[in-house]
Amino acid sequence: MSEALLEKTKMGPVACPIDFFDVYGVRDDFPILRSRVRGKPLVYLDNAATTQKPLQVVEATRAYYEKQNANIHRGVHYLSELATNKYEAARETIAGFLNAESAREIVFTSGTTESINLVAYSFGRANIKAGDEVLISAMEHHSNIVPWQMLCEQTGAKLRVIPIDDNGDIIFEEFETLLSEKTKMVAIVHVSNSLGTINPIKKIVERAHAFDIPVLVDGAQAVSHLKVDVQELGCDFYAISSHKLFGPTGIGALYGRESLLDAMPPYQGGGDMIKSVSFERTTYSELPSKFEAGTPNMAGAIGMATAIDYFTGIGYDKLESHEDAVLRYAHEALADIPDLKFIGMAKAKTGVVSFVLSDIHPHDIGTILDQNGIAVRTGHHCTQPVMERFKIPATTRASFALYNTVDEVDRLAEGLHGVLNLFK
Ligand code: 7TS
Repeated sequence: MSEALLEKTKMGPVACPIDFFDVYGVRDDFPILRSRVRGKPLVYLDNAATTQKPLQVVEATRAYYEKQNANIHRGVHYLSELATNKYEAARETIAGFLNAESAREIVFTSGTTESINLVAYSFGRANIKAGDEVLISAMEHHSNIVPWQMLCEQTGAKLRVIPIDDNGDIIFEEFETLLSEKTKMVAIVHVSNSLGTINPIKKIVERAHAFDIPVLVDGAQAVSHLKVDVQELGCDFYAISSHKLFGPTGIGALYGRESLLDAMPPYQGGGDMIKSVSFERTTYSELPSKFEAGTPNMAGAIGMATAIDYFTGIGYDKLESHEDAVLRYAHEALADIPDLKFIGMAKAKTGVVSFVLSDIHPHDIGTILDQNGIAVRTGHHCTQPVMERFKIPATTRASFALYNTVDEVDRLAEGLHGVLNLFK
């Protein structure tokens, strides 16, 4: 770590051994980060919405369309076999990434939203009935609220909500109180997109499993910051999106415990998910193609696997120390800004700094920062109940990825001082 960075982060080299992490070398892999926006060098701090893509991913996608494209499965010709092998190898990569027991437990979807809808639709309609309860938390993204609400409306089940405290941590005792024989699913976010809270998933799973309740984890924001091991967490379902993980949009995955996926009915009907079809009767394929009706996003799957190889190739120890240093530095730098209040100060936090600044509307803050080339997100971040909990309409959110630097945090802090001066 450089002396300047050490000084800035106020951390010793032992606590934060990031001197082996070449953030500028990593940035070179992301051409978009060299852009100028409104005449200023881009500072991209909207990574929770979507991450930028390294050249390796762009090139793998291009190579697929240039040299490998054909529809997969059942084709006897060379290209179909090649594309099939690449698609299935991508599944193996994702299984390894999440440490699933087998690639049969990985279903390709269009992303976290579809993964959750798949479980709510297939598992939910087969196993949840009137009088049952689905337990979520007060910090869920809309995509882990609405599918369960729809299920509850259709079945007569009840949605129950684990409250959160003023720091943005779930109130664990309340969670324990809410668990009962009626609970048929716990669906909870691993890392909150609007607060940055890291939830204690392993502990949550242990408590839920004591009642034989399956646990679905929304991992959209977790996998680019934390090493995730579904066997270690013990969860039953884990949902991810490629585009939040330096991969292409329109592709993601659902991990599901094999015994559960096996027992679940298909979610959509069509080609590729069947064993045989007649007008009298259709039988379905084995896992995981039972859940993958129609021609899938082959290029996306290959791009996603390339992104995962790229990202894991850097090493989690380096990544986590670097990101932790940048996040801590951001908290320190922004704490010096008068009238700035953080929203979300959980004990364990990653990726996100959300705040309100005086009585200035976040949209105004975002617009002024944009004039300085700084991309942040403002609004409710698809977590309206979080805004309600903190009695605010919106926050300004800076969200970080492996390529962000403390210099960029300085630019953000400078920009915010500029906003304050304008409104004084
Ligand atoms: N869950 C969480 C925790 C998220 O942050 C998001 C997207 C989703 C689910 C949905 O992911 P998708 O890939 O299926 O769309 N979050 C955000 C965000 O914070 N700003 O834009 C999208």
